[in-house]
Amino acid sequence: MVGKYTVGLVIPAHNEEKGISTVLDAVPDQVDRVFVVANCCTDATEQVAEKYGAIVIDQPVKGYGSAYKAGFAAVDTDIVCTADADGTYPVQDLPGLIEDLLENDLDFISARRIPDDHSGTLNNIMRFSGNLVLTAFTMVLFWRQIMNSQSGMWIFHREILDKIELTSDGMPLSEELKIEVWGCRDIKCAEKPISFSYSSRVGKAKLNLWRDGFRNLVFLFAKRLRIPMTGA
Ligand SMILES: Nc1nc2c(ncn2[C@@H]2O[C@H](COP(=O)(O)OP(=O)(O)O)[C@@H](O)[C@H]2O)c(=O)[nH]1
Ligand SMILES: [Mg+2]
Repeated sequence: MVGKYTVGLVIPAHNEEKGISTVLDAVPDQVDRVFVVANCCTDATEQVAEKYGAIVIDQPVKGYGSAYKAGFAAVDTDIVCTADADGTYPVQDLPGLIEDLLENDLDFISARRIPDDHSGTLNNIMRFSGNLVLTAFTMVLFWRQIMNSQSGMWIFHREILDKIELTSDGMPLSEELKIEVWGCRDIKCAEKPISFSYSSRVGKAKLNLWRDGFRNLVFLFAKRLRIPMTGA
């Protein structure tokens, strides 16, 4: 609880038995309920989440977007927070971000992942560049002033979900959500930097940089032209 508001944390997880405990160990006391959306897991993700007392949601349709849609349908708290199941987002920062949401009368915060750890490995440099390209296209095609369209850590009032439409079953859901909320007059949005440096992932990445980068880009054009597309 923060003030009079209940707080829920939704985490999509596909084979994250190692990462999920890193995240669940760090969940702050202000979070009342944790919802882990496990789909098509062939490892012990669900058992680990249950051991921590999380509510496990089984989503048979694979994909980051379909996991979030199931999580958003199930979450029943006033404030909703999200994070990956791989330990890359600082869930310890959630109380500060929720305070910020309430104090500034905001409806939606996207935690900005930049400055990212784009030093060092080629993978990180490519990730950083991919982010920039997708964010630039989001700005040009939709005229949204977003600095990091790919961030997966959000803090918002649950009621905004009734005002937007999410269609993607795959990774593009992240940019789609931002296009929707930034495009809605009734939703007051902001991006806030996260204080810790973006830590490296626990477990195997589900995102394939070239494949998902390209799909995310195609999704932006399809959404601009309002072509239905749900592929994971
Ligand atoms: N439930 C579910 N989660 C997924 C799926 N694909 C990815 N995820 C989760 O979504 C989050 C983001 O995936 P990740 O590989 O970390 O992508 P990145 O952070 O953009 O590199 C992780 O918590 C994954 O476990 C999926 O098909 N289903
Ligand atoms: Mg991740």
